[in-house]
Amino acid sequence: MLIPSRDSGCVHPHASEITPRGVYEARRALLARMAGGAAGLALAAWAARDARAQSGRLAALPGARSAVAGAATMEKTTAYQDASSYNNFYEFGTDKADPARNAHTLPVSPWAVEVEGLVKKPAKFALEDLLRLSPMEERIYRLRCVEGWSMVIPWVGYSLAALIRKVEPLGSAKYIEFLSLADPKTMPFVGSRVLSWPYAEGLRMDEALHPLTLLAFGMYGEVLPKQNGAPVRIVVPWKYGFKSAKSIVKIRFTEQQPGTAWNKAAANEYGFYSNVNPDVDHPRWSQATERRIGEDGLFAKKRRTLLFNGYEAQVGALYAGMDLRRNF
Ligand SMILES: Nc1nc2c(c(=O)[nH]1)N[C@H]1C(S)=C(S)[C@@H](COP(=O)(O)O)O[C@H]1N2
Ligand SMILES: [Mo]
Repeated sequence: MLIPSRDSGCVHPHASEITPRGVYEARRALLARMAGGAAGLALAAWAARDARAQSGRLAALPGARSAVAGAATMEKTTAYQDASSYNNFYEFGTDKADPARNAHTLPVSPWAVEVEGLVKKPAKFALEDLLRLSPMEERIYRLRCVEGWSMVIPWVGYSLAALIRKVEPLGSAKYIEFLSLADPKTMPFVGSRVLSWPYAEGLRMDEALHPLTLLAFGMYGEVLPKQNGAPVRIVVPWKYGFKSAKSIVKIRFTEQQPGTAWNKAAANEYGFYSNVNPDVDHPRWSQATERRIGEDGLFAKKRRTLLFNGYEAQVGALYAGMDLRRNF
């Protein structure tokens, strides 16, 4: 069969005519599998992870454009090089350059996330099953660190709500706790006294169910680099960066508000909510402005920090009537 090409008027042979039959069948099967959704693609990507890592690029993990309100921004995204080399991941050291230098020892395969506590269907999800649970989406979010810097990152994942619904929380479940891996053999600073381990974070149930709350497996169309929290992390764009726990292995549904690593370390500096708020200063510095990573030249202006990191239209209602100064 010959297919006329509309723009040039010339004819191209169809693939089935120039490719030996076996190769063609294999390619068709592959395309059919890919059409089966991002899950098939994600799995293949995961399998290829380490092979590709050696070539300097990580395995591809594309996401479809998200329809979630607030999941896109016109702002310039941060360079991949910056986003993957200026990190906080205290399990690998407290300097911003430490995670990129040290996180290569993080064992990401096999990986599982255990979901327990006040749910009808507690389960241990192998990473492969988590990748398949819901279609991958790309979400371009600002991430604002409590220290005063920010980035704009195209994450790949899906709403945490998809996983929450799957395990059917009981009516008594009011909060969700997230626990990161704490393996002193592969994470050199686990055991140091800066924080209590495992790194722990938490959200109120309505915050965790909000469509913007992301279970992330990738960024920039590739699987997460280890220093950014591979193989799976949380991203909560309207809260200070430390709420977005990396490399999580456990999700627990509770009735009581869970303790969090930073709150335990310094309760007067880091509250449970930690919503980005330019009007509530950290006790030791202002939160009114921020420095966008990649824009830090001598004459680069600081940016004004926005309430809820600019996501007020989407999440403001969650906090209606709450005193955000007391609930910082
Ligand atoms: N397990 C774990 N998760 C963590 C941290 C950490 O030290 N350990 N640091 C937090 C902080 S303070 C920030 S700002 C973000 C940084 O995410 P990024 O490196 O992907 O930008 O991760 C958060 N998640
Ligand atoms: Mo942070």
